[in-house]
Amino acid sequence: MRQILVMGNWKLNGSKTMVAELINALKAPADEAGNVAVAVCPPVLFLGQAQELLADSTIALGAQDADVHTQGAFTGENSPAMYGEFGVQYVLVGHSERRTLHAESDAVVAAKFAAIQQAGLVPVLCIGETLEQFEANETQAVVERQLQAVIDHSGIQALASAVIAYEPVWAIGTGKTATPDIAQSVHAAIRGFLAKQDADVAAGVQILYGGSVKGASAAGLFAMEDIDGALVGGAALQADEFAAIIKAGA
Ligand code: G2H
Repeated sequence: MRQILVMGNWKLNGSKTMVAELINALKAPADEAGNVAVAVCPPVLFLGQAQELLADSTIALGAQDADVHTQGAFTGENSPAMYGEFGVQYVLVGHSERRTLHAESDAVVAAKFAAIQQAGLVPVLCIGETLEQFEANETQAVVERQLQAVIDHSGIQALASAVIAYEPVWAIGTGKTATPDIAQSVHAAIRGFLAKQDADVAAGVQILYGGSVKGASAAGLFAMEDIDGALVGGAALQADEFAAIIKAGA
């Protein structure tokens, strides 16, 4: 039985005040959620503050990206090993905003995925198709290509210690959530693709859905057999909305 995981991706949002208010407001809903795992991914600058605030909480900490290097002359970057010092457990990798706005290729994403695992952290591999690709019926080919790049680099077993987040780009921040049936069909196809390479890995890996998830849409998504939680952007910035998503998974 796979555990439901609800993860908030705060993107480039927040302030010291907001971090304190949001985290303090989420502690009780997370504790009451019982079987639901909860994580938040604030901007890097707030990881230290978040770690202190979460010391007495079940909420896990995540980061939104990582460099492939551990240290060195790489101005502006942050390494997975550094995240480890701040109690970070999860690191998003290959989010569509990184792939698009920072031109991250499948190869770069695969290298980052490996670096995150080498530091002992759990990569959350984001995959998904654009609207153009969706309309051209290329969804399956796109997500398989994105997954295979990681498998070619790290091996199928690497996915046993990772999380996958399927995020159709056309649903990100647009208010258009894929219907539970559309999302389920892609999640099932992802699991089927992995099963051809390793049945145990396919059965065990958590596959989150992401893209305009709200309190009102979460329960329908979580009811689907192959949807194991959500990666939440906009709604993760509102305590009530994020708490409703957590509750939907309980
Ligand atoms: C997708 C998601 C979080 P939103 O990017 O990763 O954001 O919920 O705002 O669509």
